[in-house]
Amino acid sequence: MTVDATQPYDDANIFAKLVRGEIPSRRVYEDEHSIVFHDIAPWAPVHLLAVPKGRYVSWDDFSASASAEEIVSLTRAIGQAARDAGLVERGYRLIANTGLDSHAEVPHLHVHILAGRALGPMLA
Ligand code: DGP
Repeated sequence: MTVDATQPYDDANIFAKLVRGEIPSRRVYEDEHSIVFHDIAPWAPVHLLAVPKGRYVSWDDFSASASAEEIVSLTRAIGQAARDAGLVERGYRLIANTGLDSHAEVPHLHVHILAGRALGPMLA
């Protein structure tokens, strides 16, 4: 399924369950508003996902309606997780698929953190 960024938030989505601790994840970072965990189907040698704990379908509603604290939290979570994983020297790529053309599949905002090899100019 490809996520429509205008759809209402679905509390039954997989990352809502993951945030609530109802399904397991390999967490590498957590604070009051955000978590970072390993992707279950990695696209690169290092593939982490940073998500807000709040109920946001995509970057669209997060950027429009999240609090300043939530936005700062997600930004800091990404940076800290990348530093903790030793990614700064070689670098990393951030992707937040949003809406139909992006091929977003999970209707809860997540920022992909990709690293561990030379990624090339585009993924696909
Ligand atoms: P996207 O296409 O941008 O919506 O990416 C969704 C990502 O979520 C994809 O890389 C696989 C990952 N994923 C899906 N289900 C789970 C899960 O249950 N646990 C974890 N850790 N990752 C998941």
